[in-house]
Amino acid sequence: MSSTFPSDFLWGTASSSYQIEGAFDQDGRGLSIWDTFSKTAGCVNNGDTGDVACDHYNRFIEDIGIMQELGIKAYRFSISWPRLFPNGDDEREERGFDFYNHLIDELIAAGIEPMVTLYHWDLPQKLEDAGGWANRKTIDAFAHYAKAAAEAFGDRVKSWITLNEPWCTAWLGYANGVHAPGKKDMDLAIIASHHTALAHAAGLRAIKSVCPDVEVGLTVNMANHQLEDPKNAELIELAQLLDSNLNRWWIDAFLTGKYPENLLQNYGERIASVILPGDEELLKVTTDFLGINYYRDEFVGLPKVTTKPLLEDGLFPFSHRADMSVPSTYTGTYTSMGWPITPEGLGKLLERVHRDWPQIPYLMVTENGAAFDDLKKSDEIIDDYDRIAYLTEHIASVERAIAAGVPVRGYFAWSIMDNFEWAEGYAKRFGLIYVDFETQERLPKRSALAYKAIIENSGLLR
Ligand code: GBH
Repeated sequence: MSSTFPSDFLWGTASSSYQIEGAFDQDGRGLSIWDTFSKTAGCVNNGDTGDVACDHYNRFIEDIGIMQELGIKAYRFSISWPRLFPNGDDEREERGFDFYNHLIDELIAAGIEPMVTLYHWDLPQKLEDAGGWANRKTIDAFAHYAKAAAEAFGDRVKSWITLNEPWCTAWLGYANGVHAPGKKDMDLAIIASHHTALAHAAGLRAIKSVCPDVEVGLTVNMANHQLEDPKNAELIELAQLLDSNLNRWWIDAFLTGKYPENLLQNYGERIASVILPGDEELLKVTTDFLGINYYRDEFVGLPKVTTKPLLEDGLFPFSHRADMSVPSTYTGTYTSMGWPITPEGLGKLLERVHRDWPQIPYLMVTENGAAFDDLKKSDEIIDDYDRIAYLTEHIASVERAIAAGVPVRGYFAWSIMDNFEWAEGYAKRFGLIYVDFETQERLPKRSALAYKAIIENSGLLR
């Protein structure tokens, strides 16, 4: 049966450095904000840290072997900035460069295309000490790091992502403090939103100055906002603000050099004072592709609990507002994160992105996946049929978008293996491969075999 997916479609899996590498003090690695945050009491579930994680730093050969067996075509991983530059300045740690050189060479030898993310949240602690993403100097440090990475790896890595989910960096890191560095200051989040947008552009230029022929993109976390009452004017306005905050901010920035008007007005002086003359030109950059991470849609409900004006506490989206959780009319199932499962949303979102921003040459689903409570009963395979259903339905949704003409070039399952799930620690398992964190034993789940079959078939089996 013929498939909608092109034969060169990139069937991949994804991970990030702090979530899998461990070896937090090995070979001269500097500390990152996640080392500090995870060791601060009360920040991460169960007091878990990434000190050891999946010990991937010492077991990457085994992990690549598993990926090769699964027929994975591309692997998206991130570089730990403080492994290359322990203090976030220009002092290099060659052992860090050696590690990623070795990893990349092994991937290529296994026939797996490496895709690098430069920033997946592990900022060198020294940079945070100086203000982190609220300090404009962090942008220069990032560009310096990006250039060095391109010089070292650009001969073999053809696909680069500057930042992963800058929304999370800004809003979870600086506004609600659920992520490192755990700041709770909306002004800092607004500043970080601007500085991460500038960092994407600066990082892209730095990479291209060294390797003009590689592809460089940004990965954003996006969602559709489903309104409880699509005709309610207040809800429509709120949803438009949420859309600008989550979905449009970074895309509008690199395409036009400008931010969405409704949000500029909402933030007022708080943003006006940090945008400097000339920033519009600095923000604008030709991005080769857009990476989209998709997990679920968001529901925007009518105010129930509060009679406060909707934006009094600032624009803080998602589940922190009691009136924006999942509506009582939702009859679907949930992942173990408590996230509703909304596979149609992925295809709908891909179509929307292509319709609204047709100048973006192509899209990649750089993350999609789900946590479920996988129980290891014996050494036998873990029957994670709920994850197979999740992946299958979302891949079908991507297929519909491609059939509708959306240029989607790849799909990366999150994640290759169970890992350190940020504030949730090791309690939430997103992997295709089960990791026993006591013994570091890897055990493919049934979803890994299902994914292997999908890759072999170049699409869903029907
Ligand atoms: C991705 O982010 C990450 O890139 C990846 O590292 C992670 O392991 C994976 O997803 C699974 O979580 O408003 O505080 O309720 C996830 C995207 C977007 C999920 C914001 C949580 C709501 C946070 N996130 N969302 S909150």
